[in-house]
Amino acid sequence: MAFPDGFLWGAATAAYQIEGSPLADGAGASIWHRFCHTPGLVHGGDTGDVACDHYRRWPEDIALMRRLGLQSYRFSIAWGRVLPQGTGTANSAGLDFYERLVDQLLEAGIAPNATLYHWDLPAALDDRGGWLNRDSADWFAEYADLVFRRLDGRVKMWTTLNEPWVVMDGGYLSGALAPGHRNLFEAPIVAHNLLRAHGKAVQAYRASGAHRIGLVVNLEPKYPASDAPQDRVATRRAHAYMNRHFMDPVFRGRYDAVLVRMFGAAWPAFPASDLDLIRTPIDFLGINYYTRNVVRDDAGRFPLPVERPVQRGATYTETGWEVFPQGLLDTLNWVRTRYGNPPVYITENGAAFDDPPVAQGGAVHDALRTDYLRQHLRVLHRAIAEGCDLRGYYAWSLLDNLEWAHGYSKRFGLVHVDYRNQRRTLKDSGAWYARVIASNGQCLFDEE
Ligand code: GBH
Repeated sequence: MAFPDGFLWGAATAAYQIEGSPLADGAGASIWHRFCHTPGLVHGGDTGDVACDHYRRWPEDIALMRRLGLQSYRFSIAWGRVLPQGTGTANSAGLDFYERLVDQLLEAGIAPNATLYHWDLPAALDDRGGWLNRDSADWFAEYADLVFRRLDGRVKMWTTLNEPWVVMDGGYLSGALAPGHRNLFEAPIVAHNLLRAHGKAVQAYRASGAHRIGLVVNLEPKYPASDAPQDRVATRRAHAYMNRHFMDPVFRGRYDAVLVRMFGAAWPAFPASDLDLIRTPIDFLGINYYTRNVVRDDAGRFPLPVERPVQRGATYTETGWEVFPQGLLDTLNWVRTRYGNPPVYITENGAAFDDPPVAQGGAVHDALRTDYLRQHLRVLHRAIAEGCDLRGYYAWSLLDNLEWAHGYSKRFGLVHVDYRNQRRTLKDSGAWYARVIASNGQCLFDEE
């Protein structure tokens, strides 16, 4: 009942959420630094100024990874540390930080998996239009190339973008995330430029890199609230908007017609050759999976968020997301059948719960999180049996961290962080995950 040999077990983080010291050693500010320092945008006025202080405590964090037995660690590189202005003059001290991290991970026997963009665009580039500027694809490829040249060979698994859908939707449509725009006309332009940036970085990698590069998307399966035709139509629209938006262009070189119709007059014109760039073959797909959506007729009110009727009997996490492991199986089978069974990693999966306080002697009894992880991992075993080419799994997250606009109020970590003193405490879920890794998943099926 164990997982296949070579199945990769890891945990994930992102730069702005854990590092702190965002302006240290010559780094340029990011849009998230600006967003957090604009009053009223982030819960409690929280910022990434200190976060988990990982920028200074990374050796201790690698020790934690060893304790968990992680085989791989997925982290992101802050663009502004490497190129303070986003393009042009490189900041060697920024690259040094990631080089030391990577070398020590390798020393610890942990394979680094580096993401180039997890939402922290250099503010200097935002001043030039950010992702709305067609040049953004070239800026990104320049940055990517610089990082590849310093770290490829030691990093053997690269990701271009983390969740472009969230960058577009949160950053440019709902405005809940940096840079906080709300503009129907901007969203599809941003999506298209993100895809072009991804394609250009993959092409740059083919020219200089020797290992593997992929894209990470957030997928959330959509189910109709009823059999009514209107609910089915709304479900198809929600699916086009979130799930097919980035998958169809990357794997099939075209945009879904339903999506184009939804944006209507806001759909941008672009040269057809863009799609050739976007569909440049990748080596793996990363999927971040948290929940599903049940969709009720939206009466064509796009881009308003779809209605999410509460499911009776279901468990919801602290972020209000339904726990629905079956959706992960459905998602993997959808990717397998629609997109030709690409190699897949689950690059994020996890849950925020209201953890009990740290107990005497240092323990956090977070049974709900263990339950969540166990249910999802069992489903993955099933997906492999059904033929999905699933290569590995990363829990989100190694540490409690800055949950974007929620600030520090939501905790996803396998390790508890006391933000008053930066003390780290392994939660029960972390100790449990260490046993999963040590048994290559076998223990998932020994427990009742
Ligand atoms: C990820 O995004 C991020 O990559 C990571 O940085 C972040 O910390 C982590 O997840 C936890 O949030 O309200 O029911 O309609 C998560 C992507 C997209 C997942 C929107 C939840 C809405 C669910 N999210 N989705 S619902």
